[in-house]
Amino acid sequence: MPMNDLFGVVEPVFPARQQLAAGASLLRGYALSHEDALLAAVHDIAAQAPFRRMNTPGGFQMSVAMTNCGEAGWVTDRSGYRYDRNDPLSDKAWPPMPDVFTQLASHAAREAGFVDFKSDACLINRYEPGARMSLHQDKDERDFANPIVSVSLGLPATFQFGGAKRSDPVQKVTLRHGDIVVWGGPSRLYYHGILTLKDGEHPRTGRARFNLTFRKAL
Ligand code: MD3
Ligand code: FE
Repeated sequence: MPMNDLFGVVEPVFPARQQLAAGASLLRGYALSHEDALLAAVHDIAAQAPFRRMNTPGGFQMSVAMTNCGEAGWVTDRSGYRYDRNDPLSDKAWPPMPDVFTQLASHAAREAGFVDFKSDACLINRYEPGARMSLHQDKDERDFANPIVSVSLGLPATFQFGGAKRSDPVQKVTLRHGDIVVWGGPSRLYYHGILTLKDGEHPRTGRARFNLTFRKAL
Protein backbone atom coordinates (compact mmCIF):
# COMPACT_ATOMS: atom_id res chain seq x y z
CA MET A 1 0.00 0.00 0.00
CA PRO A 2 1.67 3.28 -1.04
CA MET A 3 1.69 6.02 1.56
CA ASN A 4 1.61 9.63 0.45
CA ASP A 5 3.31 11.86 3.01
CA LEU A 6 3.03 15.63 3.45
CA PHE A 7 5.81 16.27 0.96
CA GLY A 8 4.34 14.12 -1.76
CA VAL A 9 6.94 11.35 -1.48
CA VAL A 10 5.36 8.05 -2.40
CA GLU A 11 7.03 5.01 -0.86
CA PRO A 12 5.66 1.55 -0.34
CA VAL A 13 5.32 0.66 3.36
CA PHE A 14 4.01 -2.82 2.54
CA PRO A 15 4.89 -5.49 1.74
CA ALA A 16 6.98 -5.66 4.89
CA ARG A 17 9.59 -7.52 2.94
CA GLN A 18 11.24 -6.08 -0.13
CA GLN A 19 14.12 -7.18 -2.35
CA LEU A 20 16.41 -4.16 -2.80
CA ALA A 21 19.01 -5.83 -5.01
CA ALA A 22 20.24 -9.35 -5.83
CA GLY A 23 20.70 -10.96 -2.39
CA ALA A 24 19.57 -7.88 -0.42
CA SER A 25 16.34 -8.19 1.61
CA LEU A 26 14.70 -5.32 3.47
CA LEU A 27 12.65 -6.52 6.46
CA ARG A 28 10.58 -3.50 7.48
CA GLY A 29 10.09 -3.17 11.24
CA TYR A 30 11.61 -6.57 11.95
CA ALA A 31 13.52 -5.29 15.02
CA LEU A 32 10.62 -3.31 16.52
CA SER A 33 9.56 -5.94 19.04
CA HIS A 34 13.09 -5.87 20.48
CA GLU A 35 13.65 -2.10 20.55
CA ASP A 36 13.88 -1.86 24.35
CA ALA A 37 16.41 -4.68 24.69
CA LEU A 38 18.46 -3.44 21.72
CA LEU A 39 18.67 0.15 22.97
CA ALA A 40 19.46 -0.97 26.52
CA ALA A 41 22.26 -3.14 25.16
CA VAL A 42 23.68 -0.28 23.05
CA HIS A 43 23.71 1.90 26.17
CA ASP A 44 25.41 -0.84 28.15
CA ILE A 45 28.08 -1.44 25.50
CA ALA A 46 28.77 2.29 25.21
CA ALA A 47 29.32 2.47 28.97
CA GLN A 48 32.20 -0.01 28.55
CA ALA A 49 33.48 0.97 25.10
CA PRO A 50 32.47 4.60 24.43
CA PHE A 51 31.40 5.92 21.03
CA ARG A 52 34.31 7.67 19.35
CA ARG A 53 34.92 9.34 16.00
CA MET A 54 37.78 7.45 14.39
CA ASN A 55 40.32 8.72 11.89
CA THR A 56 40.58 7.39 8.36
CA PRO A 57 43.93 6.32 6.90
CA GLY A 58 43.73 9.51 4.81
CA GLY A 59 43.68 11.62 7.96
CA PHE A 60 40.02 12.67 8.11
CA GLN A 61 37.92 12.27 11.24
CA MET A 62 34.69 10.39 10.56
CA SER A 63 31.44 12.25 11.30
CA VAL A 64 29.88 8.98 12.50
CA ALA A 65 30.81 7.88 16.04
CA MET A 66 31.41 4.14 16.49
CA THR A 67 31.86 1.38 18.99
CA ASN A 68 31.76 -2.44 18.76
CA CYS A 69 30.87 -5.60 20.57
CA GLY A 70 31.74 -9.22 19.95
CA GLU A 71 34.96 -11.13 19.40
CA ALA A 72 36.33 -8.45 17.11
CA GLY A 73 35.58 -4.81 16.35
CA TRP A 74 36.06 -2.72 13.22
CA VAL A 75 38.57 0.08 13.69
CA THR A 76 40.31 2.65 11.55
CA ASP A 77 43.27 4.90 12.19
CA ARG A 78 46.24 6.30 10.25
CA SER A 79 47.55 2.78 9.65
CA GLY A 80 44.37 1.45 7.98
CA TYR A 81 41.02 -0.33 8.35
CA ARG A 82 40.93 -3.67 10.20
CA TYR A 83 39.20 -5.85 12.78
CA ASP A 84 40.81 -5.88 16.20
CA ARG A 85 40.01 -8.17 19.14
CA ASN A 86 40.72 -5.28 21.51
CA ASP A 87 39.36 -1.78 21.84
CA PRO A 88 42.34 0.50 21.12
CA LEU A 89 41.04 3.00 23.72
CA SER A 90 41.35 0.49 26.58
CA ASP A 91 43.47 -2.32 25.12
CA LYS A 92 40.81 -4.66 26.51
CA ALA A 93 38.48 -7.03 24.65
CA TRP A 94 35.33 -5.43 23.22
CA PRO A 95 32.18 -6.04 25.31
CA PRO A 96 30.64 -9.44 24.54
CA MET A 97 27.83 -9.68 22.00
CA PRO A 98 24.49 -9.68 23.89
CA ASP A 99 22.20 -12.67 23.20
CA VAL A 100 19.46 -10.43 21.81
CA PHE A 101 21.94 -9.20 19.15
CA THR A 102 23.18 -12.66 18.16
CA GLN A 103 19.69 -14.10 17.94
CA LEU A 104 18.07 -11.23 16.09
CA ALA A 105 20.87 -11.23 13.49
CA SER A 106 20.63 -14.96 13.00
CA HIS A 107 16.80 -14.93 12.73
CA ALA A 108 16.85 -12.05 10.23
CA ALA A 109 19.51 -13.76 8.14
CA ARG A 110 17.47 -16.98 8.10
CA GLU A 111 14.40 -15.00 7.03
CA ALA A 112 16.46 -13.81 4.05
CA GLY A 113 17.65 -17.30 3.18
CA PHE A 114 20.99 -17.52 5.04
CA VAL A 115 20.47 -20.53 7.28
CA ASP A 116 23.52 -20.61 9.49
CA PHE A 117 24.68 -17.03 10.02
CA LYS A 118 26.76 -16.61 13.18
CA SER A 119 28.08 -13.09 13.64
CA ASP A 120 31.25 -12.58 15.63
CA ALA A 121 31.46 -8.79 15.28
CA CYS A 122 28.93 -6.00 15.64
CA LEU A 123 29.84 -2.47 14.62
CA ILE A 124 27.56 0.15 16.18
CA ASN A 125 27.35 3.47 14.34
CA ARG A 126 25.89 6.61 15.91
CA TYR A 127 24.76 9.40 13.59
CA GLU A 128 23.87 12.81 14.92
CA PRO A 129 22.33 15.43 12.61
CA GLY A 130 24.93 16.37 9.99
CA ALA A 131 26.76 13.01 10.10
CA ARG A 132 27.10 10.97 6.92
CA MET A 133 28.91 7.97 5.51
CA SER A 134 30.22 8.29 1.99
CA LEU A 135 29.93 5.58 -0.66
CA HIS A 136 32.14 2.57 0.21
CA GLN A 137 32.36 -1.23 0.09
CA ASP A 138 32.64 -3.47 3.16
CA LYS A 139 35.58 -5.71 2.39
CA ASP A 140 37.61 -6.03 5.58
CA GLU A 141 35.91 -9.34 6.45
CA ARG A 142 37.54 -12.68 5.67
CA ASP A 143 34.77 -14.46 3.78
CA PHE A 144 32.25 -12.58 1.62
CA ALA A 145 30.01 -15.66 1.47
CA ASN A 146 28.63 -14.50 4.83
CA PRO A 147 25.97 -11.80 4.68
CA ILE A 148 25.95 -8.57 6.68
CA VAL A 149 22.82 -7.85 8.72
CA SER A 150 22.06 -4.19 9.43
CA VAL A 151 19.58 -2.89 12.03
CA SER A 152 18.44 0.75 12.05
CA LEU A 153 17.24 2.48 15.21
CA GLY A 154 16.14 6.05 15.89
CA LEU A 155 15.99 8.86 13.34
CA PRO A 156 15.36 7.87 9.71
CA ALA A 157 18.16 8.10 7.16
CA THR A 158 18.47 8.01 3.41
CA PHE A 159 20.51 4.99 2.47
CA GLN A 160 22.18 4.97 -0.92
CA PHE A 161 23.39 1.89 -2.74
CA GLY A 162 24.79 1.23 -6.16
CA GLY A 163 26.46 -1.82 -7.61
CA ALA A 164 29.83 -3.55 -7.69
CA LYS A 165 31.51 -0.52 -9.31
CA ARG A 166 31.71 2.93 -7.74
CA SER A 167 30.40 4.40 -11.00
CA ASP A 168 27.22 2.22 -11.04
CA PRO A 169 23.95 4.15 -10.72
CA VAL A 170 22.60 4.46 -7.16
CA GLN A 171 19.18 3.88 -5.65
CA LYS A 172 17.93 5.54 -2.48
CA VAL A 173 15.84 4.02 0.25
CA THR A 174 14.73 5.42 3.61
CA LEU A 175 15.78 3.26 6.57
CA ARG A 176 13.61 3.77 9.62
CA HIS A 177 13.51 2.72 13.27
CA GLY A 178 13.28 -1.06 13.44
CA ASP A 179 14.17 -1.83 9.81
CA ILE A 180 16.61 -4.66 9.07
CA VAL A 181 18.46 -5.25 5.81
CA VAL A 182 20.30 -8.47 5.03
CA TRP A 183 23.08 -8.02 2.46
CA GLY A 184 24.30 -11.23 0.89
CA GLY A 185 25.03 -12.75 -2.48
CA PRO A 186 26.11 -10.23 -5.13
CA SER A 187 24.93 -7.25 -3.04
CA ARG A 188 27.46 -8.13 -0.34
CA LEU A 189 30.10 -6.10 -2.18
CA TYR A 190 27.90 -3.31 -3.50
CA TYR A 191 28.87 0.30 -2.88
CA HIS A 192 26.66 1.98 -0.27
CA GLY A 193 26.46 4.99 2.02
CA ILE A 194 24.25 7.21 4.18
CA LEU A 195 23.31 10.77 3.18
CA THR A 196 23.75 13.58 5.70
CA LEU A 197 21.38 12.91 8.61
CA LYS A 198 18.61 15.49 8.88
CA ASP A 199 17.81 17.07 12.20
CA GLY A 200 14.94 15.56 14.13
CA GLU A 201 13.88 14.12 17.42
CA HIS A 202 13.07 10.43 17.84
CA PRO A 203 10.96 9.34 20.83
CA ARG A 204 13.37 6.51 21.65
CA THR A 205 16.80 7.90 20.75
CA GLY A 206 16.47 11.70 20.72
CA ARG A 207 18.55 13.45 18.06
CA ALA A 208 20.36 10.33 16.91
CA ARG A 209 20.29 7.33 14.63
CA PHE A 210 22.02 4.08 15.54
CA ASN A 211 22.92 1.39 13.05
CA LEU A 212 24.11 -2.04 14.10
CA THR A 213 25.90 -4.15 11.49
CA PHE A 214 26.41 -7.81 12.26
CA ARG A 215 29.32 -9.42 10.52
CA LYS A 216 31.28 -12.61 10.45
CA ALA A 217 34.65 -10.90 10.41
CA LEU A 218 37.15 -13.55 11.55
C1 MD3 B 1 25.52 -3.13 1.73
N1 MD3 B 1 26.68 1.37 7.66
O1 MD3 B 1 28.84 0.32 8.83
S1 MD3 B 1 23.83 0.00 6.97
C2 MD3 B 1 28.82 0.29 7.59
O2 MD3 B 1 23.62 2.89 8.19
C3 MD3 B 1 27.67 0.91 6.89
O3 MD3 B 1 25.45 2.98 9.28
C4 MD3 B 1 25.56 2.11 7.12
O4 MD3 B 1 27.67 0.97 5.71
C5 MD3 B 1 24.81 2.69 8.28
O5 MD3 B 1 29.69 -0.24 6.90
C6 MD3 B 1 24.71 1.32 6.24
C7 MD3 B 1 23.44 -0.92 5.54
C8 MD3 B 1 24.55 -1.74 4.98
C9 MD3 B 1 25.53 -2.28 5.78
C10 MD3 B 1 26.50 -3.10 5.25
C11 MD3 B 1 26.50 -3.39 3.90
C12 MD3 B 1 24.57 -2.02 3.65
C13 MD3 B 1 25.53 -2.84 3.08
C14 MD3 B 1 27.46 -4.24 3.31
C15 MD3 B 1 27.41 -4.54 1.98
C16 MD3 B 1 26.45 -3.98 1.19
FE1 FE C 1 29.25 -0.34 4.94
